[in-house]
This record gives sequence, C-alpha cells and structure tokens, in this order.
Amino acid sequence: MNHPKVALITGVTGQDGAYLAELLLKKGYIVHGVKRRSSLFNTDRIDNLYQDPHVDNAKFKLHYGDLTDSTNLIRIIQQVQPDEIYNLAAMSHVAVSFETPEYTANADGIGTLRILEAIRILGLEKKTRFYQASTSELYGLVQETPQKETTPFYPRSPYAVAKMYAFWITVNYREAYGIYACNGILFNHESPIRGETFVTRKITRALARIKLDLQDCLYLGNMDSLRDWGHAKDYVEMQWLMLQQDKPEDFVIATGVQYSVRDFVNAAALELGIQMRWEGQGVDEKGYDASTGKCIVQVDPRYFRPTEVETLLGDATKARQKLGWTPQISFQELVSEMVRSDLKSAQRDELVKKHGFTTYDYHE
Ligand code: NDP
Ligand code: GDR
Repeated sequence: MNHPKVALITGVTGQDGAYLAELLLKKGYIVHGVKRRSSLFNTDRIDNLYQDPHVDNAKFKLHYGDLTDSTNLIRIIQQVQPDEIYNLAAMSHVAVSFETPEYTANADGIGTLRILEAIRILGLEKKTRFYQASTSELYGLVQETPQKETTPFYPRSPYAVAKMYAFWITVNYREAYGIYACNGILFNHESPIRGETFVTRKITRALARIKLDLQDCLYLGNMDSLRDWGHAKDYVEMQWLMLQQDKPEDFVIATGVQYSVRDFVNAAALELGIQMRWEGQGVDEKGYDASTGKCIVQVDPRYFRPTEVETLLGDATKARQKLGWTPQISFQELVSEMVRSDLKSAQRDELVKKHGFTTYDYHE
C-alpha cells in the first residue's frame, strides 16, 4: 500500500491555508500546519478541520512556529519530513507593509530563504517539493497588460519588494540545487474567510451591517483601483497542481477579468438590495443609498497608499494550457457568497443588539 503524502503548510491559519488544508485532507494527505503563538485563539478558519492530537493517526497536526525563526523551521521540517511544503505564511497586507517594512522583509523575504535553506541543510532537495506564494503585486507599476509570466516586475510596496526577493530566491534554489520549487503568481483571491481589512471583505461586511442599521458608513481609499478578483477555493487547487507536474515551473493564476473597487461596492450593494448612487469625483466622492437618501460610502484619504498599484489584470494562458485549469467561480458568485456570509454574521449581531441574545437557527 502507498504511504499517504505528507504536506507542510506555513500560514495554515490564513485564508488560503485553511482552504488548502481542507483540499489536501480530502485528497488523503497527512497535513501539518505551522501556526503562530497568539494571545487569543487564532485557529477560527481551521477549527472545522481540528483533530484531537491525543488520538493515534491524526491526519491534521499543528506546530507552533514563525518564519522569522530558522531553528524552529529546521526542527519542524526535520520532524515532519514533508513531501510538499506550501509557503503561504506572510505579512500579507500591502498597506500595513508600509508601517512595518523591516518585519515584512524578514518574514516574507528572508522567511522564504529560511525554508529553502532548511530543505538543503536537511538533505531533502530530492524529496521535498516547494510552493512559494508569489503575487501579482510583483507587477506593481505595470509594464504590460495583461500580465503574464514574462512581464517585467516593478514592485510598489515593501510587501511586494519582499515578495520579489522570495520569488527570485525560489527560482535560484531551483536552478542551483535542483529543488522542485515553483512560484504561483496569484492575482487577488477572496472568499467569505478573507481577512476583514482587505477591501472586498471590508465592503461585504460593512454593507451587510449598514443594511441592518448596525453601522452608518463605509470609509474606503482608492475607489478607482482595478483588480482581477478570483475565489480562493479555486486558487488553492492550482497551488496543489503546480507541485504535481513533471518539472517545476512558475505560473500566473488569474481570471482575466477586471473590476474596480467601486464595481465591487456596486455588486455587493445590488446583492443586498441597496441602490447605490454616486456623486462627485476623487476624494470627495460619496455613495448614497438611493432608496433612503443616506450617504453610506465615503472616501477617506487615510486608506490611500504612499505608492498605489492602480491596475492588475492577469493572463493565465500558461496555467490553462499546462495545468488544464480554468477558474470555476465567477465574480458575481464570489460577491454573492461573501455577502450572504457577512449578512448572516450581521444578523447574529443584530439579535444580540436588540435582545441581548441569539439563537443558533436564526435565518439558517
Ligand atoms: P492571510 O493574511 O489570510 O494569511 C497569512 C498567514 O500567514 C496567516 O496564517 C498568518 O498567521 C501567517 N503568518 C504571518 N506572518 C507569519 C510569520 N512571521 N510566521 C508564520 N506565519 C505567519 O493571507 P492569504 O491566505 O490571503 O494569502 C496566503 C499567501 O498568499 C500569503 O503569502 C500572501 O502574501 C499570498 N498571496 C495572497 C493573495 C490573495 O489575494 N489572498 C494573492 C497573492 C499572494 P496569523 O493567522 O497568526 O496572522
Ligand atoms: P491588495 O488588496 O493590496 O491588492 O493585496 P486590498 O484588498 O488590500 O486592496 C485592493 C485595492 O483596494 C484599494 N482600497 C482599499 N484597500 C483596503 N485594504 N482598504 C480600503 O479601505 C481600501 N480602499 C481602496 C487598495 O488601495 C488597493 O488598490 C492583496 C493581498 O492579499 C496581497 O497579499 C496579495 O499579494 C495581493 O492582493 C495580490
């Protein structure tokens, strides 16, 4: 009988980590995840996958760790002896990277080097395949539209610069040491478990709360920026596929369709039955609910970035041809799923606000 494959996921408590762990468990893998120590529980997204570590044969195991600690990474990789490592851990918020540039470089850039070095130090170059979570932010100030694997990079934030180091060190270790190492250059991907401060989730969460009178206004930054938004569930499938090929290569993963932040607001509002009407331009722009006349969206310059990535649009032809991949979930389905999920949470909060209690079956 074949032994089950063993995977190690850094960033397992994040959006992609949670979907990928679920996918790999379904495929029969033994999955190890690295989680950070936190003063509060930080495993919400993977609690559904939890397996009691006290029983034998648990298929999902967690280890404390951090990308800034190479001793810890070496020890975990030595213990786990993974067939595949998915390096998803990162300080992943572009705006926050301007506030914490040194930490971001350490975790997102050098952190990747630490894992690759651990593979070498432990002599696992021929055994362990490595996936690096690269990003469309590498294209930054875009040099070509749409962006594909050969489009030159021009990073525009400390986050993107750190990820650029991680991209090239992955390529270098592949070429220098023959490690099966790939970069997935993934364009933005979202879901109901997206972090609440990324723009899509911020919008769906706020509009759901505004709909139920739990919040008055949604403050946003650059409403004109254009993104190629896909669904995280689709994209983790690609991360796995990239490690199943005959030879390691880098791939762009994107939908090839672009929307603005304002389009996203409109789509979420439509889903909630809010009739958006827009006034003015730039920083003065306001969005009203036409049915009530209430101003519910305003631009707050505090959310502008020192250098912005105005437009991203991916060309995933290579992935389509070589990995046989096309995204399954449309933009409208993505928005609808996120809105429904956030409306449910808002309904729970509404009950607590009105009556001081909730019930489990309300609006299920
Ligand atoms: P999230 O921010 O949701 O998750 C990031 C994960 O990394 C969390 O588990 C977080 O832990 C962990 N983490 C952060 N810093 C460290 C550290 N120093 N050591 C160990 N773990 C750490 O990101 P996503 O799931 O959205 O993205 C996954 C990866 O893909 C990231 O590397 C991101 O940069 C990249 N990416 C994401 C895209 C997207 O659109 N989602 C597009 C392209 C690339 P904790 O839960 O404790 O905070
Ligand atoms: P991004 O995602 O920077 O593309 O990085 P984010 O959702 O943060 O921003 C997308 C665009 O929306 C604009 N924007 C706002 N953004 C946030 N967060 N909050 C706001 O209030 C707001 N108003 C407007 C931004 O300026 C930007 O143009 C994400 C992350 O997941 C990265 O880790 C990943 O590498 C890239 O996607 C691909």
